[in-house]
Amino acid sequence: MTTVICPYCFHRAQAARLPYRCLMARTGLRGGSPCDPERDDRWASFTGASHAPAAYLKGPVFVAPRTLGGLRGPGPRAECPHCGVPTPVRVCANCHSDLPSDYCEQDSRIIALVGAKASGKSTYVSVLVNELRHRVGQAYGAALAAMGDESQRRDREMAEDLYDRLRLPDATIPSAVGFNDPLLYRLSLPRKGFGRDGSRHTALVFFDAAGEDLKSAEAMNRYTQYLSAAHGIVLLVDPLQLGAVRDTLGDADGPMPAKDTPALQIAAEIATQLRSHGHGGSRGRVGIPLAVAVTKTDTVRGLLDPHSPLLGNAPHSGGRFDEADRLAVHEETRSLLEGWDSGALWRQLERDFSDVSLFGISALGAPPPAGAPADVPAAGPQPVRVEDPLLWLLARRGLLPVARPPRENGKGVPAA
Ligand SMILES: Nc1nc2c(ncn2[C@@H]2O[C@H](COP(=O)(O)OP(=O)(O)OP(=O)(O)O)[C@@H](O)[C@H]2O)c(=O)[nH]1
Ligand SMILES: [Mg+2]
Ligand SMILES: [Zn+2]
Ligand SMILES: [Zn+2]
Repeated sequence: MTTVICPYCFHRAQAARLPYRCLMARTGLRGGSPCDPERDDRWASFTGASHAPAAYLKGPVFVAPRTLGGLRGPGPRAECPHCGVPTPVRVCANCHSDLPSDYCEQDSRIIALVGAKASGKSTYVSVLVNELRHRVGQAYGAALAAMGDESQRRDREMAEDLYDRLRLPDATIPSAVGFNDPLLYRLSLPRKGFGRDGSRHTALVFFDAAGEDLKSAEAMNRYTQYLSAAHGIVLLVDPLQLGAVRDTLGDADGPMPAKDTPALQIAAEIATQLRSHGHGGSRGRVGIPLAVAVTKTDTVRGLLDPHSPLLGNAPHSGGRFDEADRLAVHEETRSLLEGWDSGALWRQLERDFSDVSLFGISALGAPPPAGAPADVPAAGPQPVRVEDPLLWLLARRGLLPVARPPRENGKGVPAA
C-alpha cells in the first residue's frame, strides 16, 4: 500500500483513500449539467487570506465509494456523485490541496532543508537538482523529474536563472509575506534484479523556506510540521558566519555577509521543537537523520590541506554510496569545526541528535564575482560534493546501494 504524505500540510494517508475533486467539465451526456464551483473553506482556512476571493471557488471534493470487497481503492479516476463525470484530481483530506496525480503513485520522502538566512539553501537546491539529473544520475542510473505544473515551472525557472542567465537566486520570501510551495520531484532508482524497467520511484519533497522563518514562532510552527514529517533533515551552515573564519579571511575578497542566527542555535531550536512533537528518543536525542553541511567550502579552500577530501567529489564507484568516503568527509569537517568554534556546534549536535553526519559542500565552486555579487561565477556553477547529504539520507533509508568500508578502517567511528 502506498502512503502519501501531503507536501503542503504533511498529513499522512493511504493513496487509495485520497478524496477527489470534480473538474466541473460538461458531460455531454443525457443533457446533464456540470457541477458549479463551491467555496472550499477547508483550503481557504489552510492557505489563509493570501488569494483573491475567486480563487477559493473550486470543484466539489468527494470521497469515492470503495470498490466491491473493500480491498482496493477506486483507482486513478472516480465519477463525481453530483454530475457523474470522472475526475483524476486527488486532494489531501486534511487541507484540500490538489496533489499532482503522479505524486500519489509512490511513497513520499520528505527531505527538510534548514539554514540561517543566506546560508545557501536556494542555490543548493537548484544545483543539487541539476547534479542529480546529470553527473550523479549517471553514476547511479537515476532519473529525476519535477511533478505537477507548479514544480515544473519553478524547476525550469531555477535552471534558466542559474545555468543560462548565470543569476543567483533572490532571497526567498518569508512565509509571513507569501506562501512558499514545496518543490516536488520523482526520483527513480534502479532496483536490483528487476531488469531494465525495474525502477523504484520515490517522491522527494524539498521545502525551501526563507532564513527568517526560523526566527518567528508562528512561521517556525509550520516549519516544525514539516520537520516532524521529514525522513531526513539537511541543515546548511555558512562558514562565513563563524567568527574565527571571518577573522582569518577578512574582507579582502569583498564584504562578509551580515551576521545571522548561529547554526548552533538553529540546531538546538529544531531539536527542542521536534522533542515537543514526540521525536525525543533515547536520552532525549532526536532520531530523524540529520545531515549537517558546511556550505560555500570554496571560500575556505585556502584553509584546507591539499589532500582534503572536501576538495573533490565522492567517487560513486559502481553506482554505490561510499561509506569510507563519507566517514573521511565527516572527520575532516569535524576537525575543521573544532578549529573554528572549538567544537561547540558538534557537541551540541551530538547531544541533540542520535544520527548525525557532517558534510562540506560548495554549490558554486567559487565565490560570486567581486564586482557582480548577484551573479554566478562566469564559468557557471562548478559544484563540489553537493549530492553527499541527500545520498547519505537516501542510503540511510535503504534506497541506495552502499559500499561499506572494511571493518579495520572503522576505527571506533560507528558505521551508519
Ligand atoms: N562562495 C559561495 N557563495 C555562495 C554559494 N552558494 C551561495 N552563495 C552565496 O550565498 C548567497 C545566498 O544564497 P541563497 O541560496 O540565496 O541562500 P538562502 O539560504 O536561500 O537565503 P534566504 O532565502 O534569504 O534564506 C548567494 O547570493 C551567494 O552570494 C557557494 O557555493 N559559494
Ligand atoms: Mg532562499
Ligand atoms: Zn494537506
Ligand atoms: Zn461534479
